[in-house]
Amino acid sequence: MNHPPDWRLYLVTDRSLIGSRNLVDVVREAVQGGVTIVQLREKSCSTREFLDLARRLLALLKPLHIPLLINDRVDIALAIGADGAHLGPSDMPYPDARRLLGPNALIGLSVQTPAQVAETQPWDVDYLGVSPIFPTPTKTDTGTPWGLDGLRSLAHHNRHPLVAIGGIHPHNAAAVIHAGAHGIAVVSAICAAPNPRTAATTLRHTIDSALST
Ligand code: TZP
Ligand code: MG
Repeated sequence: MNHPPDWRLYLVTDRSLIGSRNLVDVVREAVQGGVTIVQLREKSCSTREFLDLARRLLALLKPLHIPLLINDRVDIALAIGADGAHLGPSDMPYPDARRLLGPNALIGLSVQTPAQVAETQPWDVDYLGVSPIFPTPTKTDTGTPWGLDGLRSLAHHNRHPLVAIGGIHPHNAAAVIHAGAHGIAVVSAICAAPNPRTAATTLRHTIDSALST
């Protein structure tokens, strides 16, 4: 990574929400609208298909200096030379992932409880994915939502950049930033939008003005 990571508008992909559109096209439009980092999240495809998609996204994003992170799969990240990985509580433990991916990889961890936040504090993780902030139909097997108050108190007991995820849309994005998030991660607000570029532009403006006030 030659550029420092910019967490402001973090797109998490979901092919089940993009209809007949091509994922690479949706991501391209989202980046044109102002997405600053992308996570490829695939829950049911084969390893071959995951690798192929990841390679195609990397070919799009690398020249634009937009980092590509791989959800769950350290092996896929390593195989294609992605910028890093995003890992949850049942994925590979952080110390093992860091050993495999090396000191320059971006590694983010999902945190769903204060105990998980505490566990991450000695580690040099690149960011925490605070999950979920609000209930969301996109992912229903979550823990109790943090809410804005939970996010605010987490921000006081944590030393890592915070990327908030879950139920975030233009109407509540500013409140999430004001509660202490460094960036906003979205799935449906961009993947399910009729125009991913416009959706990203609106979110990015909201985030940028919230960060400056
Ligand atoms: N992890 C926690 S909530 C979530 C993930 C992947 C889904 C967020 O989706 P949306 O559509 O932005 O609420
Ligand atoms: Mg995971």
